[in-house]
Amino acid sequence: MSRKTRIIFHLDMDHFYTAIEERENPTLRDKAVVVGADPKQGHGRGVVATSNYKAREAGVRSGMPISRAWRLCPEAVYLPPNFPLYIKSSNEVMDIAKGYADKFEQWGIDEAFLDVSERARNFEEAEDLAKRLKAEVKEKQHLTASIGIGPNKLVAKIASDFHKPDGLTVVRENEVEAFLAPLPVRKLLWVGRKTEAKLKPLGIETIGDLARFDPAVLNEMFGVMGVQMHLMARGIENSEVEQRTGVKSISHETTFEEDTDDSKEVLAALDALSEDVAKETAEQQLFFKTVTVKVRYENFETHTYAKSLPFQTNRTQDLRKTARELLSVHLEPGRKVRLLGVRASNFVSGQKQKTLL
Ligand code: DCP
Ligand code: CA
Ligand code: CA
Repeated sequence: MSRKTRIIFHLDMDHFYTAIEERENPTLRDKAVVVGADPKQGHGRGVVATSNYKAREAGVRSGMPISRAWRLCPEAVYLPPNFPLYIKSSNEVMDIAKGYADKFEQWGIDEAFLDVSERARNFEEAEDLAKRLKAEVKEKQHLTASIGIGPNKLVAKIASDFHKPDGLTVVRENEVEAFLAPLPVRKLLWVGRKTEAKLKPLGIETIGDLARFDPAVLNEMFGVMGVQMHLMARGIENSEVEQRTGVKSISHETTFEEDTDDSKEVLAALDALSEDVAKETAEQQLFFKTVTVKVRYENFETHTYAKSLPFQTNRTQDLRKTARELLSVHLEPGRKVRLLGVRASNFVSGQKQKTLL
């Protein structure tokens, strides 16, 4: 039985944070722009989140110390990250993209895989579909995206990075090996700098070199990873496009300097924990349904209490209120508390909040 060729998109937004900042403030458009830590005239700590293409021309890169970026490009406009705005734009882009997919999988704040095998009969139709998706994102969000189209997620992901910004790269099944062969091995997912350094002495620099290499030797050197790498080098990858959240729960705990039965102090600590957890879930674009509170008393006796909400949310006030409710019902008065914890779980990623109104 012959299996129908899958058609997968990988969509990746161009210089995402800075593109959003430029959209909000058009005077930035002809300037080099860096989003990240405060450079403090070159003495700042912390790193670059991203930069626009003009700043990249000066050598600025994501993850680089902000002090180094400052030395390379002192004339750039340096902005602190505005996460709520980026998450809002991300959700809006993802909502548009979902409308083009039979199956959808968000893969980070600015990228997603779309399985379009049902709605596109061939790669020509898929290319048209991708053009329409890019146009809708541009029209509604004033942002450009690059899309790679391939017979699996691996090829689609490498293809979206092939031509940037505003790119569209199509790699049909019979073109996969020729497309991959000249690219450096580092382009394969999970091949980091360390692996790259170990491959070089074997004469493996491109994906094509790796594809031609004896898999038995790779197996000996790298174990299962080696076999996996060899398959990837030949463009073989079969994983499904499906939404997964990965993260199961996010929690924060605090141990009091001194055990306490002061309810004000306990509640203040609980609220602070709720805020930390809510901030982290929002940063990871997750929406939770279940809130758990953990209480450890001075004799180390530990209880957890959980409540599931009838809706998904990422709002701090929902978390804070639920945690307070749980504690007020269950906390045993007069007993000294040693440790408190708050956990959010039962996640759905990248979905819009559903309110009960
Ligand atoms: N990001 C970050 N720190 C990093 C890498 C990325 O905070 N080390 C953030 C900022 C980016 C966003 O994630 O805007 C998306 O990351 P990408 O790697 O997709 O990079 P960009 O979208 O900025 O640029 P490109 O046009 O190369 O995709
Ligand atoms: Ca991007
Ligand atoms: Ca990305």
